[in-house]
Amino acid sequence: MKKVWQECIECHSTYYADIIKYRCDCGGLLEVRMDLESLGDVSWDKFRSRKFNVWRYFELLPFEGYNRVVSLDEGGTPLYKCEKLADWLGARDLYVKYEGMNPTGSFKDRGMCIGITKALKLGAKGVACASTGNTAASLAAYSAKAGIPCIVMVPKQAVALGKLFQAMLYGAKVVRLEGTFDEALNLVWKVAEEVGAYLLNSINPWRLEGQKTVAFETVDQLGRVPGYVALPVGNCGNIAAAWKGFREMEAVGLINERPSMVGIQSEGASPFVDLVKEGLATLKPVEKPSTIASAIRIGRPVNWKKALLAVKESDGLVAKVSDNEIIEAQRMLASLEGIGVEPAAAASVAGVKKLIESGDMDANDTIVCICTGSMLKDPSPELIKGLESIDVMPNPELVRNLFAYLLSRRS
Ligand code: AN7
Repeated sequence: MKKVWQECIECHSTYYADIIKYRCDCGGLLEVRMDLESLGDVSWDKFRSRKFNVWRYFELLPFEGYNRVVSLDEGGTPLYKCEKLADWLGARDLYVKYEGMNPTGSFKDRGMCIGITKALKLGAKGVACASTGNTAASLAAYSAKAGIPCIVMVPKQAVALGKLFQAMLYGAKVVRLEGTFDEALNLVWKVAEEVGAYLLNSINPWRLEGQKTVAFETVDQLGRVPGYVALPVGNCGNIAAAWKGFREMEAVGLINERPSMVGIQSEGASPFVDLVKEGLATLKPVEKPSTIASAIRIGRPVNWKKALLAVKESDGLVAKVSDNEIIEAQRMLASLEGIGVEPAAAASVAGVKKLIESGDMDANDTIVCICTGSMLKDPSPELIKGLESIDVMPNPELVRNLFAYLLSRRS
């Protein structure tokens, strides 16, 4: 039997695994912990004999039996070596872990399979989340698969169309709030507890148990530990989850090195980067976060203490990037490598470029950018602006001349 419990990251109080709790009595964030001795045999050989998805690493996931899990075959995403992108940003050995290849097009699916499995196990009558879009889309899909009611709340006017469409099509009850994501999370959290819906934002520590598998896969695919792992940061859950994955691999002897975790935010929504850079004692929320990367338009990240530990313990780095830098990175990633990501996901690449230019990041080390979501999520006019297409009449001569001209052009 695996020994699994929940533990406060601050006062280390412990709680049973099957108690619904989103914070410790002291107010601290909770983490899922496992007695590593109780996990059974763990080895790369054993893992690699299984299908490449989240569940390949079953021993390191906090469940006992595999037969009752809710899954859409999440994880198992590509790790691309990007030589042209590396030249562009001045790196020597650069990889992109493309999380847009998950079932709903973002990394959230890694966490939702675990979160929904947990919800069923706890007998929840429904699930809920606040979301900048991807969490909503993912929760909606996994709720559909599990046959459990789902309510998602999104900030009105601030969610990419693709994500909103996903949530509605998968059959979630979509509630649009006249307010920010941070206000939505506050409200949903409070109300969900009152009405008995299970909250599946990243404050829920079970979700991060699924998200930590991005670390396992990265090492599995690369065959070694990279020097840096760069991620976009919003609510601060994913960087903490990935770091937990590396720590656990080290603890069970699967690796004996650690990467530096690199957290990237947008200039208009950078409370976490400012916290680290300015060495503040506590997070200073951004009341009106603004950035083209709507996924990470978050001013009051709930998991900042976990993310801070990740950056500190890993000797990590942070950077903030402008909307223009994000758009530029998105376009370079797509046009040089054929990898289409949404703006938030491109932030990791833009941030790495910046950190190499400033000399803070060692350009000779191996760098992995986690690109968290697909470009298809967000076809906003402001992202299409400046990209070219040509209209033509159905005249063969005209089309021939046009094609000949286009082939003669270098770019
Ligand atoms: C593409 O969907 O918060 O730092 O509600 O969609 O763990 O929050 C999305 C976050 C990065 C940031 N990249 O991760 C939501 C939501 C993409 C994202 C993040 C998000 P966290």
